[in-house]
Amino acid sequence: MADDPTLFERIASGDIPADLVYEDDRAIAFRDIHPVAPTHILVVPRKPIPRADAIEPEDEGLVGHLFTVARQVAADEGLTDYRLVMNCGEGAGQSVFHLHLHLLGGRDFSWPPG
Ligand code: IU
Repeated sequence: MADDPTLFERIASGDIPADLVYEDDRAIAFRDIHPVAPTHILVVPRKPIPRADAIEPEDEGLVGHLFTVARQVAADEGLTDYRLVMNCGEGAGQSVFHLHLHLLGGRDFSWPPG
């Protein structure tokens, strides 16, 4: 039996509404519902890879595409400086187990992250 669709698959299919800022045949991008920066957008592959350590060699092109999308969306948002974050596992802050890049911008960021 197929697994239930992930939250982000349901957003990608239009089953759950979201503030989409980009979509193509491989990825979508939408505004995070709990933004932690003035711009907080999630870049998500349509393929439901659960987490960074489940990325396979066959996914390399897709994962590279996420960065190309992030670059495009950042430019569209007028961002020159921004942070891209991918949490892997609960201990690192991951709460939705469908791969995604956080695009954060519009304020200064400290390092190291908390
Ligand atoms: P995380 O890296 O897995 O913790 O990121 C998941 C993000 O998904 C988090 O920032 C949530 O605010 C965001 N999110 C969302 O945008 N829409 C939702 O319906 C849910 C979570 I649930």
